[in-house]
Amino acid sequence: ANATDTTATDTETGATATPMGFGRMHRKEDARFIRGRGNYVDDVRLPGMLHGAILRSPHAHARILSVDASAAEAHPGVKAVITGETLAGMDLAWMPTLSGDVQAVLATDKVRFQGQEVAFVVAEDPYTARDALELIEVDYEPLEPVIDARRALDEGAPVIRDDVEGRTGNHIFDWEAGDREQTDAIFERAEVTVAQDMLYPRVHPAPLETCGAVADFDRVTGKLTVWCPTQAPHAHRTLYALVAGLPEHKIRVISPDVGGGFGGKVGIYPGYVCAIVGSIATGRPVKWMEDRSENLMSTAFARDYHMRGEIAATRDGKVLAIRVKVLADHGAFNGTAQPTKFPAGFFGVFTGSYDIRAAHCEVTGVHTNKAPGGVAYACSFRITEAVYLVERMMDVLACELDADPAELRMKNLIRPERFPYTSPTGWEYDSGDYPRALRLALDMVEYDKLRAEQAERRRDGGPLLGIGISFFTEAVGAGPRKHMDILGLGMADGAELRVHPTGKAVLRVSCQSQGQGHETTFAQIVAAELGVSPDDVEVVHGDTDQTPFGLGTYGSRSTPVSGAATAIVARKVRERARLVAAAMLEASPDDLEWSVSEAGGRWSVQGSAEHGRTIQEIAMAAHSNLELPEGVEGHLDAVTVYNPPNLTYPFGAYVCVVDVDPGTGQVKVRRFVAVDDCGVRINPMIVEGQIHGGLADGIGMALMQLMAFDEDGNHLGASFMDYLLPTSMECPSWELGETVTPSPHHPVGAKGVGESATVGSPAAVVNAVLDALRPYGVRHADMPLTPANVWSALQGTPIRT
Ligand code: MCN
Ligand code: CUM
Repeated sequence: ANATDTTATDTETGATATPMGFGRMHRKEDARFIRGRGNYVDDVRLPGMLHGAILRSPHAHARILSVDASAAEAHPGVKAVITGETLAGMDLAWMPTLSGDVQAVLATDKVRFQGQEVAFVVAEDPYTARDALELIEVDYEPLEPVIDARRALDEGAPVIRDDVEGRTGNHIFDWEAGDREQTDAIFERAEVTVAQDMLYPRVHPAPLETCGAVADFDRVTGKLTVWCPTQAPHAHRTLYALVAGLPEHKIRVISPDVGGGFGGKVGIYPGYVCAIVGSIATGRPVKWMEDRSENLMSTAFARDYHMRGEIAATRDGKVLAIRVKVLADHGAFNGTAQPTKFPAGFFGVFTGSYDIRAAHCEVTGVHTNKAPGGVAYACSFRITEAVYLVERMMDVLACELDADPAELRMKNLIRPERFPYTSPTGWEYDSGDYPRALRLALDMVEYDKLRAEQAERRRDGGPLLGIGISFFTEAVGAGPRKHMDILGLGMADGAELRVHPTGKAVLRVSCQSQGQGHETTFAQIVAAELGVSPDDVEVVHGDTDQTPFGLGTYGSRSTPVSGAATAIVARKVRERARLVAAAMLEASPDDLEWSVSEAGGRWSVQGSAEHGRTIQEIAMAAHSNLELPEGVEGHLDAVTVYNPPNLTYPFGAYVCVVDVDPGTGQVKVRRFVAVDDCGVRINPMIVEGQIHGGLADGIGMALMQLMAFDEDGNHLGASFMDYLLPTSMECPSWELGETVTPSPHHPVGAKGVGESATVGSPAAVVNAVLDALRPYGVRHADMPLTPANVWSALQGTPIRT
C-alpha cells in the first residue's frame, strides 16, 4: 500500500477509500501521531512557566510529626513550597473522591500509602524542583500497616482512616444484589454445587503517557486554564468549581492529545490540584509531570477483588443459581470512579451470559495502606471481575461434572428469543444471539480437532495443550440519568453540530479520546447521517470552552452516549435541511425524501431524485438571502443532549489455545480466536484495533501483571522492570470474527466495544492454562500465571496420570 495516499485501498490493513459513512478508513488523527505532531500535556510550554515536583511518602503508614521546608524554600530557583499545612490554610488539604470519600491532596496528619503526596515544590526548572525535594525534612513515626485486605477487618487492626469522625475500623461499605433467600433455597436442594476462591489481583492500566498538568491562573482576568490528560474534562471543571469555589465559567479544562488512559485518567489527582495552587501562589503557569514510578505507585490501580464463587447446578449441567462473596480492597481512600448508586461498579452483572434462575452477591469494601483507585484498566465498572468470576466458575463446574466447557456453556447461554432479557439481578440486556457467536468461535478455532490433538498429547506426552473458553456480556454506555450519576452529575452527553455555508461541518462533543479514534468515528457518524465525507467533518473535543457539557469517556460510553448524541444532532440538522430544501424547491417538506448516493446526501421531491438539492447546496442556501418559511431559522446548526434509555450489552466468545512447558511452567499462547458482537460497527478497523489492544491486556493480566507489596507496604512493582507489559512477543496473531446484533435503542444500533476484549480475554487465557494442567489435578490457580506460579501449581499436585 502507498503510505502517503490514505484514500487508496490498503490491502494490508483492509482500509479502503474514505467511505461516505461507516466502514474501514484510516484514523484521521494518525497523520499527526505518526509524524510526531501530537500535542500532549508535556508538549505545552507557556511563557514564564514554572515546574513542580512532588515529595512522596516512603512509608505505607506513618504519622507525620513535622515537615520542615525551610531549606527547600531557600534553595536557588525555588519559587514556592506547598505543604499540607499550606493547603489546610486554604481549606484544600483534602479533596472529594469520585466515590464521595475524601482524599488528602498533601498529607497533614498521616501518610496512608507508600508514594502518597506530602509536599509540592515549584521551581524554575524541573531539575531544581526535584533537587529541592531532598531538602525537605519530614519527621515520620511509622505505624503498623494493613496490607492484606483479608486482615483489614480483624479486631485490633490499625485504623487507617482515623481522619473520619467516628471511624473505628477499615470497613467502607457492604453492598448486595439479587435474591439471597431464593438463591440459598436452590443451593440447598441442588444436585451439584461447586465453590472456588479466587483473586483478581491488583493491576495497573499503565498508559504510555503518565499523568501531569499545566495550570495557568491569570491574576488579571481570574481565568484558570488547566491542561491535563483527563478522560472527563467537564466533570473535572465542575469539581474544581465546587471544591475551590472558583466560578465555573472562569475555569477551562483542556485535555489535549492523550497517550492512553484506560480508566487511570478519570479522577482528579493531587498533582493537578498542586499545580493549580502553585500557579495561583506564584502568578505563573506551573507544569507538573509525574514519572513512571510515580504513575505506578500512586495513580488508579485496578481490580484487587478477593472473590468466592459458588454454582448450583443439575447433574446434567443446567446452572440453576450462582452465589458470590467479594472482599474489595479499595486502598487508603475510596477513590473508585463509578455511578453513585453502584459502590461495586457494575459487578451486579455477575450472572454473565447465562440464563440462571437465581443469583446473589455480597461485596464488602475495605481500606488498606495502598494507593486508591479500583475502577480502571478497561474494566467497564468492574465487569472485568464479574466476567472473570463467572467464566472461571463455569470451568470449575465443567471440571466437577467432567463435562466439555464449550457444551456446558452452550447449554446455559441465554437463548436469542429471550431478549430483551432481564437478569436475576435486574439488568435488562438489550439484544443478543449468544449461541451463534460461540458456534462461530468454535468453528474458527476448529475445536473438535484441538480436543483430539489434546487427547493425543495427553496420551503420548510432550508439551501440555490447553484450550480455554470465555463468553462475556458487558453493560456499557452509562447511563440512564435517573439511575446513574457521578457525584450528582447525571450521565447524559451534549453534542453540537455546525454546518458551514460550504457544507463543511464541525462537531463538538463532550467525550474525550485517549486513543480510541473519535476524530474519525464520530466524523463517520455525521457523514453517514448527512451524506458527506468524513474528511469534511472536524471533531472538536477535550476542551470545556469549546464543547457542550457531558461526562466523558470511560465505561465504553462514548459511542453508546456521545455517539448517539452525534447521530441525533446530525438528524436535527438533516430535518432543518429538509425545510430549507423545501423552500428552495418550492415544495412541501412532506413531499421530500432523503437519499444518499455516491454523490452525497440530498433532499429531493419524492419520485424524482434528480429534482433535488445536495446537503452542500442546502447549507449555502440556509446562509443566503433565500426566503425561509415562517418559523424556520437560518443556518444549519443544531444542539442536543442525549440521555440513554438503557445501557448497551455487547458480547463475545473467546477461545485461547496455549502450550505449557511442564518443565518450566512457561506458557505460550498459540492461538486466540475472538468473536465480538458490538452491534453495528462504525469503523470495523478501529473496532478491531480496540479488540487487539484488549486481548493483549488480557494476556498481560493473565500471565504477567501484578502490583505486589511486601509486608511493610513497600511497592514491589514500581517500574516496567517489575511490572510487565505484554509485547508482540507474548501475543499470537489474533484471529477475529464478528456477528452483528444491533442495539435496539441506539440510534445507529451500535454498542460500546472499547473494553470488551480486556474484560473477556483474561478468563480465556486462565481457563486455557488450567485446562492444560488438568491431568495434574489442578483446578484453580490465581493470576498472574507466571512460569513460577504454573510450575508450583504443577508440583503441588499428583503426578500426571
Ligand atoms: N466503535 C465503532 N463501532 C462500535 C463501537 C465502537 O466503530 N460499534 C469505535 C468508536 O467510535 C471509538 C472506538 O471504537 O472510536 C471505541 O469506542 P467505545 O466502545 O465507545 O469506547 P470509548 O470511545 O468510550 O473508549 C473508552 C474505552 C475505555 S473505557 C477504556 S478504559 C479504553 C478503551 O476505550 N481506553 C483506551 N480503549 C482504549 N484505546 C486506546 N487506544 N487508549 C485507551 O486509553
Ligand atoms: Cu474502567 S477503565 Mo475505562 O472505563 O476508562
